[in-house]
Amino acid sequence: MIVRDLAAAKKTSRRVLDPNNNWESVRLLLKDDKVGFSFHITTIYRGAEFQMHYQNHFESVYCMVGEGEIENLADGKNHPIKPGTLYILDQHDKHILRAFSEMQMACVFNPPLSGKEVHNAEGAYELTE
Ligand code: 9YT
Repeated sequence: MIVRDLAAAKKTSRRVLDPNNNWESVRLLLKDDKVGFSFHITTIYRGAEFQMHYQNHFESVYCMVGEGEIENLADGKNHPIKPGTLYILDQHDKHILRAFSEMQMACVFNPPLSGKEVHNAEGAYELTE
């Protein structure tokens, strides 16, 4: 069994800051835990608007706090995000995320992240060995 604490993890290298200053993420569960997915608590900063395209991963995102929207670039549709909303990028969907207030999200990645990933020019994370 693995037991971890968010406040404690925040004080370690598990807390990763986006170089573009849109988000930060505390990566509580990672590839080296060997359970097949990673689990992160991500803060999206108020006013952030940025494009992502997880070509190498599936991601589930559950909103716990805050308001925003996600635009699916395949069809141009905007979906509101509020506490209780879950979106799943099951098609490696290219999308834009907008945060109208600071949002707190619980995020799951498959395959799991190694821990240090930040977005490449495509808005994807590279796969690691
Ligand atoms: C919602 C989303 O994908 N935000 C970017 C950060 C990502 N959740 C991560 O690396 O934890």
